[in-house]
Amino acid sequence: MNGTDWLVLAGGAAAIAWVNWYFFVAGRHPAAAATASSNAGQVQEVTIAVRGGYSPAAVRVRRGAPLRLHFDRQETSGCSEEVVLPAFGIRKFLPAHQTTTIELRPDTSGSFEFTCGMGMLRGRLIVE
Ligand SMILES: [Cu+2]
Repeated sequence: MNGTDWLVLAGGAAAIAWVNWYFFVAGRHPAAAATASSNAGQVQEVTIAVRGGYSPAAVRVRRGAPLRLHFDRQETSGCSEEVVLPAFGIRKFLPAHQTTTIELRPDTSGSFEFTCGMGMLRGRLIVE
């Protein structure tokens, strides 16, 4: 193998490492969780940008108070056209470049995942 071969090999290894990091590590840090804001009526609200992922990817919410999730989808990529919250029995289509609101009431404490229709993009609701 010559120098170029090693370079290509190293580049490939770096790309694989990055893909693994992106899908399995990134976005799984609850420390970065945003907290839903709540108004006088105790309704909690949070806007989640959808663009190659969910931002914020983790949201802290209070148990027992109604919650409105505003999914602001800023892309046309087919991957993110659906959002699924299995624990709440919700599967919703998100039209491109629109904000879609999902209402639910988190009645159980815990950490609940939400994903795209294929389970590739991941986010988390932390109910406490
Ligand atoms: Cu997807």
